[in-house]
Amino acid sequence: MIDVHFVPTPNGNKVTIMLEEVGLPYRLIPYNMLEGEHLTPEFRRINPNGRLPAIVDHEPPGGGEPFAVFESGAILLYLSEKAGGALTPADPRGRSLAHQWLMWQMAGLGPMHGQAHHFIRYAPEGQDYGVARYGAEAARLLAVMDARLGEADYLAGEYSVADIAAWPWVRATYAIGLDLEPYPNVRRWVDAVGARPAVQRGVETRNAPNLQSRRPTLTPQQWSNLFGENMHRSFGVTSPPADRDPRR
Ligand SMILES: N[C@@H](CCC(=O)N[C@@H](CS)C(=O)NCC(=O)O)C(=O)O
Repeated sequence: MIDVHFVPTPNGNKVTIMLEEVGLPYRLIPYNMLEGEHLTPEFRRINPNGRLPAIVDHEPPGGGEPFAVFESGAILLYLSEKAGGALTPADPRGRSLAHQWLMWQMAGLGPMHGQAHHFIRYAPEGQDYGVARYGAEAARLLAVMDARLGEADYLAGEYSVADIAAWPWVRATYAIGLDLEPYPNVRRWVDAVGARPAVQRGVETRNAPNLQSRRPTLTPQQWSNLFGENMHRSFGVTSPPADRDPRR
């Protein structure tokens, strides 16, 4: 059995989609980040970085103690290997392409779209530089993806972990006001991936409540748990940059 420490966000949905695709049994352990449920020492022992998702495999390959994995991209690779190489191309070039596009998602599409969500939807009004910078990066990354999907059906040629990593982020672009209209190849791909029964099961009834609102309202306590003082203090950081003007 695999425990999935879970929030219904794009990063969380990567893991549930993958588990549905490969058919490994799992149990969801939901967290309410607004209430700061991820800020505990117990969870830090599972994910030293304190973010979600993370998994604990109670029957790891090779046996032994339960094994924890954090970082959604590393989780996808772990599950692929556990499922006998599922959703990673068998040939070396295809495998490298899957790794390249997975790393691109983890280092580019995810963080840049994440910052676009932060500045456009959560940050106080008037953060024009952040909105412009990350909004433009989010659009640029979609253009990169559109060019790739103009030459191949899927990011690595065949459907793979790279598509599973990218798809939940691309389907959330409406929340940052990005229209997919200028990206016909991405639109074709979003529909093709979204039509897969395992993908539909992976996101079923698990749409993030915070994705349903273009501009969620947070109480000061919720802000502190998610972005501010409570969150930083749980790491022993006493001067949280998000809580003060860094120029003063
Ligand atoms: N690179 C990490 C990102 C994880 C991440 O930032 N998760 C968000 C939810 S999707 C989170 O835990 N946010 C809480 C926080 O930032 O304190 C991954 O892909 O797993």
